[in-house]
Amino acid sequence: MREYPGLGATAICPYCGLACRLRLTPDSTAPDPTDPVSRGSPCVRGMTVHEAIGRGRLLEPMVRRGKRGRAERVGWSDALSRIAREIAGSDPLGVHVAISGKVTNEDALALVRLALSVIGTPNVDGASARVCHSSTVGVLKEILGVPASTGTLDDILGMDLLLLAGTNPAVDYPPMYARIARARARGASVIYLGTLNSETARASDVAVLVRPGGETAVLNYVAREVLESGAPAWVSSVPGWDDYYSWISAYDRRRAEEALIGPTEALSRAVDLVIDSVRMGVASGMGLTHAPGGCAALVSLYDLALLKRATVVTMRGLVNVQGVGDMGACPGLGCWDEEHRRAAESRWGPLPRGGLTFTDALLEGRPDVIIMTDMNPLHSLPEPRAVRRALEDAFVVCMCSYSNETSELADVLLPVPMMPEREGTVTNGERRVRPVARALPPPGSSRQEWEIAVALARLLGSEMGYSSALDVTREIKALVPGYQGIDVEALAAGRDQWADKGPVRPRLAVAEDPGPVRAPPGSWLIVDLRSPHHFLGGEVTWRVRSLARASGGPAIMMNPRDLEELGIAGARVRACSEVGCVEAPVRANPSIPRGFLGYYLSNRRARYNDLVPWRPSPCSRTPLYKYVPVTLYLGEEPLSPPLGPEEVEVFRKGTHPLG
Ligand SMILES: Nc1nc2c(c(=O)[nH]1)N[C@H]1C(S)=C(S)[C@@H](COP(=O)(O)OP(=O)(O)OC[C@H]3O[C@@H](n4cnc5c(=O)[nH]c(N)nc54)[C@H](O)[C@@H]3O)O[C@H]1N2
Ligand SMILES: Nc1nc2c(c(=O)[nH]1)N[C@H]1C(S)=C(S)[C@@H](COP(=O)(O)OP(=O)(O)OC[C@H]3O[C@@H](n4cnc5c(=O)[nH]c(N)nc54)[C@H](O)[C@@H]3O)O[C@H]1N2
Ligand code: SF4
Ligand SMILES: [Mo]
Repeated sequence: MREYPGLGATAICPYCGLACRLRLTPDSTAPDPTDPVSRGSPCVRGMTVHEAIGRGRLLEPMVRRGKRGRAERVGWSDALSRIAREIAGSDPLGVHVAISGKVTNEDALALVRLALSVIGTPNVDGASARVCHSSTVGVLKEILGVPASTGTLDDILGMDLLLLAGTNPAVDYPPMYARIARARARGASVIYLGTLNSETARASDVAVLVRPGGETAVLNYVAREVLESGAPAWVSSVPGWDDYYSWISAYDRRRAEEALIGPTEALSRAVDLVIDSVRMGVASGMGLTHAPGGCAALVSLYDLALLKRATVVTMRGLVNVQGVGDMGACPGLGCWDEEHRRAAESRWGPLPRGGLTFTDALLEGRPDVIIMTDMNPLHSLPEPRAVRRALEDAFVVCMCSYSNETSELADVLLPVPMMPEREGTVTNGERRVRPVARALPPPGSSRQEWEIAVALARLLGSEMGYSSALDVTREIKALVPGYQGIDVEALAAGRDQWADKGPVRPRLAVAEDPGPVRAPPGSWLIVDLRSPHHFLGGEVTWRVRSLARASGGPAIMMNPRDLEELGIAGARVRACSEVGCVEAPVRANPSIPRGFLGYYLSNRRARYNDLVPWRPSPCSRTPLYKYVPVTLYLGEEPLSPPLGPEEVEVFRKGTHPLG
């Protein structure tokens, strides 16, 4: 029987959803010039993985006696028996299994099966997708028929226009951005739609800068203009056409202009470019999924993509968040169609329906048992105090590679490898299924989640029948929607495969549009930013000295003109929302519009999420993290934005003092 290639093979980067290949040793990281994803140019985070991966790892299972007790080292069999006893003594509906985007497809499928078929709980969720792109995936499935991008990174090179909505690939996905820059050099145009004058906005041909939640007004107006310029005959036969047409008819130029904080000429240029484009691409990001508009902007964007027959190249956040979702990590397997559910039931027995999302479980439910893979919800979810209460009340199992503030509340910690120490497959944002081979040995006695799932199932009286990662890959091919075409032998031989891509059975959708938000008088709207040096909360990247040095200390960021007019450069300020405060020196940042503030997600001591109230997106229960109204204080004195909320400063490309 074939196995995945052994030690010394190229690694998959543990960070973002491009899943670049790297040449990794314990002392060095080098690009893989043969990698079709990075094209030999991974980003700075990927290139420093070796510095992070060896430091401070969890090596052996630990069990804590009482929530406040010290975690003590135990053997695997004691740790697993402790978990099995707790599960066996609990109501299955009180158990929640949360799977982050840092595990392989094989780990995810085995955990989905453990939850649904062995424990019998519908409460299983792709926790990273839930806080990231689950609304995008839902909307893509509804409109284009597949829960994934329809295009590949290399498709960007053939586009004549790329519309980037609420995403900042210049910082977040540098190898994607390199392709965008190449396409531009060949004559393609780039339209940016978003609130921040980000690195990507500043490097685009047209930056349509909108108030948060104003994207739907802009996108539906653009769609209306496209149709008025001469709609192809086929559009009126697309299912959903009548409702869609009456929805967008309500969006005129005035409504679109009211949503802008940037120059109105940008809107006219964007309309012309979209009308003229014949090979258009679209991509979206957290600027849509985390913004107050919720799902409406996603629906408008992907409806427009359908009308223009545009290629979707939206990348996914964490390394395997696409794959984990594909494996059925959603409550009650609700993200699979009936045909695939029946196939799973024929192998695994009846599977429960319903169930809670990860965010609802931690912020509104009271689970008795929480089983989770590597993540740090105390940093990454809103209202950390509420999350702490849920973690304190439950029996918590963390399968983790480092201990962090969340695992301090775990009753059992199980050491797991990081991506370069795993084997199996991941699916990147292109839906490219990539073999994962062990470039480095798993540290200590760490085990992958599929092995943990098999062992726990056995203790609970079920045999999964998997004795290698490849066995699970075979089950993936047999069961998972869109994976029937993968060649398992080719994967084992180190060759990428593709899961199915759409579109299939497209239909136009409509959504409720809450409209743009404005700050209450005297308040600011604060937004989180991703650091070019750090990945998410930065647990891993803060361990890399060069990245830590380059990123500097925490700061509350402000538009340079606001900073100048308030005369507070370098002062220490405090921003307080309805749920909490953060305090840091104020710093100028040209990405931030006037009247807004910015704060890095990777700041550790005072977390952005301390400010964020739990307000879920109606279509996905994703937290709406961005644009929290805050009062800004210098000492005890509140500082109002120099401009009122109705006179938000208009950015003009090239006229900005720093832009
Ligand atoms: N360096 C780095 N790279 C990363 C990560 C990281 O932490 N650091 N994280 C990875 C993960 S998990 C993810 S999910 C991706 C996320 O990557 P993206 O999807 O690109 O998301 P963000 O960078 O959070 O925000 C995107 C941009 O949206 C715009 N924006 C902000 N608010 C709004 C709004 O209200 N409306 C609109 N239309 N636009 C808005 C801003 O320009 C912002 O820069 O990045 C991945 N890559
Ligand atoms: N305010 C606000 N909150 C957000 C977001 C936001 O934009 N704004 N983004 C949301 C999004 S898109 C996401 S995906 C979530 C992420 O939420 P999380 O998954 O909770 O965030 P991380 O910081 O990646 O989690 C860190 C944990 O993973 C461990 N880890 C172990 N192995 C690896 C590895 O191989 N790679 C990485 N990267 N970590 C590893 C780290 O040590 C640490 O314990 O956060 C969400 N939270
Ligand atoms: S973080 Fe993303 S872009 Fe950077 S090397 Fe890793 S996979 Fe590639
Ligand atoms: Mo993400």
